[in-house]
Amino acid sequence: MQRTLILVKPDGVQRSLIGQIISRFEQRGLKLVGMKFLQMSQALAEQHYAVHAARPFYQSLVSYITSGPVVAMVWEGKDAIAAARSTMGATNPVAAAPGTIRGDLGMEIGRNLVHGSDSPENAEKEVNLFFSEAELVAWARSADPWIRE
Ligand code: IDP
Ligand code: MG
Repeated sequence: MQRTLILVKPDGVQRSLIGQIISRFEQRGLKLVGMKFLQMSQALAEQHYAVHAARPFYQSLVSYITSGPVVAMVWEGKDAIAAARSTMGATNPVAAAPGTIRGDLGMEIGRNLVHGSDSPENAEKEVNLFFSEAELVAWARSADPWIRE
């Protein structure tokens, strides 16, 4: 079973798309195990996006992600990382397939609505940045036998 960190970025919150975005992961069959609403500090943003520190868009990325509140979530499932990323769509919303979050709701790479972890190693780091183990809930979902073979 994998876990992935998903963020509804500040544009998703400001545009009142929180519910729609959560619904897509929920309906896909991923299981929610942690959720909080927060405004990221500069320090948290710098840690979260440390891998992009040398990229030309880094400063604007950090100011975007700290510009307003985000919804941070941990979703669990078999292949949760890949499943979440396919539900999100390509990084640039213009290239993202219709039916994906970014392809349906976004227009620009710098306003692409959601973050999702890209590997098991990064998922573990990112989940631990936002959540303590005690904040993650182990629960049995009654629909599981209808979602997983
Ligand atoms: P991902 O969010 O699809 O994993 P990454 O390559 O990890 O994409 O980039 C992290 C975030 O940085 C993107 O979601 C996007 O908000 C921003 N970003 C990536 N490339 C660019 C760019 O070329 N210009 C502006 N922002 C970018
Ligand atoms: Mg990424």
